Amino acid sequence: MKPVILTGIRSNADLTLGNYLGAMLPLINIQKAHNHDYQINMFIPDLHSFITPIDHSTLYQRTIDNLVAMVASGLDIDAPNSYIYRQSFIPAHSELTWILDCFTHVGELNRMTQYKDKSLHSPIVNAGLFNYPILMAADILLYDALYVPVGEDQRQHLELTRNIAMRINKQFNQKLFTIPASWERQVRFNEHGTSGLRIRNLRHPELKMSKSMADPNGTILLTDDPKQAFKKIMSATTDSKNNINYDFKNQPGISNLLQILAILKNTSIEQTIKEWIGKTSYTDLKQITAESVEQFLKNYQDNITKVNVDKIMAKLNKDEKLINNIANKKLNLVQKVIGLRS
Ligand code: AQP
Repeated sequence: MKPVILTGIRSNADLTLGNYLGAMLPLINIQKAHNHDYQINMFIPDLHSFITPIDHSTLYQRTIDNLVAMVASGLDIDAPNSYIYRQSFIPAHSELTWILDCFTHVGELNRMTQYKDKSLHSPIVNAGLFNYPILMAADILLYDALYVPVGEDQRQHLELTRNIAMRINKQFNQKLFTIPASWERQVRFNEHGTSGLRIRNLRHPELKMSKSMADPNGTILLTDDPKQAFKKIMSATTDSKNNINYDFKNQPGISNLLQILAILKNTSIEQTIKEWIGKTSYTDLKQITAESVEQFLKNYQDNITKVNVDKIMAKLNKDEKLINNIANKKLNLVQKVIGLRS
């Protein structure tokens, strides 16, 4: 068995540049670098997709669209040891969630900032919104995943997953679950330095760029017209200091642009800072960032038209059978350890 790297993207709304830079690109880079030494699970957490209200008539198609987006971005579905699947097609995720529920404290869930943020913006706060970090823990622990490349917003959920796994291992005095790597190790694992990011909203750079945020001007969608996206970057909120600095606390807007530019230009943030620090023209920085975003979207959208959806569906059906076997074996082991099976 190879160690597992796992990530997923909810299919609740159109994907953003934040999803691409924070989750999709890191996985693709990791796949290129570690294809042979690790098993790579790219799944669509469709059950997570309605913790906040969505249009259910689009849910099924969006799960497929997200896989198409991953392939258009560079995920190689022919690579050995790489699997794609939909969460709801693997029932063991839900069953393990119930078990983990009973080993998680309500106080732990109450501390989750994603829950607090999302409940503020959601017209209805359902129990799924409160509970979904445990479903995420099940998504990870079911496969003994070691690395989970996600954006910085998911850091707390990853810590919760580690705590639940350690608690159960300790209570039953065995290594039932692999403990996912610590956040620091996760970030170091991606040599490209694009792990653990938080891409900010262009209009409100104190907030993260989010796909369900009703703010079209602050968010770059992967489906945006590239020229429109160019304009969004040009009108991004900055500050009045007129001095370029990489300082998210005091200059989040400018720092966000530097971060986006560095990744899209495939250079390190250190190199990008060196080039821009101390310069005074925000317009120059916006212009070059806007051009990079426009070009990125043109390429991405061109790639989308070339994706072979039938091939993705065939791979999905094949992988879901195989993944069900792996997941059921693990679930059975957990059931034995906690006394549900002899
Ligand atoms: N702004 C971001 N910067 C870096 N990474 C981000 N991610 C999301 N936004 C940013 C990462 O994308 C992955 C998929 O996230 P998700 O769809 O499962 O849920 P989310 O974190 O709730 O993403 P959104 O875009 O904010 O969705 P909504 O608005 O629908 O809640 C995760 O790895 C996440 O870290």
